[in-house]
Amino acid sequence: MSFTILYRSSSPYARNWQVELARHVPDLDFRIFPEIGDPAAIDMALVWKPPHGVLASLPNLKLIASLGAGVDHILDDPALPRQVPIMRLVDPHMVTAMSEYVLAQVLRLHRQDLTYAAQQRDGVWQEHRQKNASERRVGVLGLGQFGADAAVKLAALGFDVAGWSRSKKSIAGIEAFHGADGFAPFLARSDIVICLLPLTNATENILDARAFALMPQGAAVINVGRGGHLAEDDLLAALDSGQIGAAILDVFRTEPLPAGHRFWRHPKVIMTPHIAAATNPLTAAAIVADNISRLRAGRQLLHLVDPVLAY
Ligand code: NDP
Ligand code: OXD
Repeated sequence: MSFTILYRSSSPYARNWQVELARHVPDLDFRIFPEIGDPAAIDMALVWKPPHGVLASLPNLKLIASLGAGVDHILDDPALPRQVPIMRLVDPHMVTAMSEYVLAQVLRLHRQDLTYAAQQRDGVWQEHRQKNASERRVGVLGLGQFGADAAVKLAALGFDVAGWSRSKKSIAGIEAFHGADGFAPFLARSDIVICLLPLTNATENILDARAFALMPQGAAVINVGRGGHLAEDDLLAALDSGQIGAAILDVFRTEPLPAGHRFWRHPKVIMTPHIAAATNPLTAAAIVADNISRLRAGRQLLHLVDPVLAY
């Protein structure tokens, strides 16, 4: 009996996934949405932003695998078959990639790149005082697989690093805050705030006017979580008033960001097109395949999403 996967993503890597998975699952029947064939034959869905209702139309679905670390793009389906387990990607190579991105952007802010780039454009030769890394307070929202690694690597560069999570954490060299009570003091001590939270009801719009007002004046924001974490109009107002000095944004409410959106040309905004930690089938397929063999052997699945916490 073959093992049948329905793949759905708008990225161009379907064939890479098929090839990489076939290395681990020799009897693979790989179907690419919308070519579903017999819906009853589908054992597993491997998806990014599946159209609402598609997963519910697969009567023998045993596992839903996210093509990313986040699962908000699956959980937002009102027709989601809630009894089917959902796994997310926990891939050390993605963690490394995310930390590369975060470190690169924090260093850019720390070394005042925006200021010097503007000066070069305007032909201005002017030195600004450079803080030591230890004088720069960096705060990481979310201390999960990505946040914890980025926090530790930032601390290794000498930054004064804190993190905020739902449950209490203890990570050497990181000042740990948690829960609702820890939020305001965490923000108040952070010159650069990096969002590495999952998007849930509890974290939606967490980067809003109230949060910006709690940060030191001129603080910077890096959003690599989800566009839904950020109240866009509040950020634009905070950038215009100077309360927030700069924003580096990798994720947006609407992707691709619509032409004409103010972020495109804002002098204090640096944008990237959701590339901070892209999924690479070369390494991720082995992680998915491991769960396929566990599923088939009736063993405990890994990297499952908590249906109550929604991450
Ligand atoms: P994890 O589940 O490993 O970690 C999530 C962290 O957020 C945990 O520390 C958790 O706290 C904390 N958290 C969740 N809810 C709350 C809350 N209400 N209050 C305070 N803390 C909270 O997630 P990952 O690190 O794997 O991924 C994080 C997100 O990164 C993804 O969901 C996705 O949106 C985004 N992402 C972005 C990418 C990009 O390219 N831009 C690539 C991949 C992911 P606790 O530890 O206590 O549970
Ligand atoms: C993810 C992403 O969730 O790329 O993995 O955003």
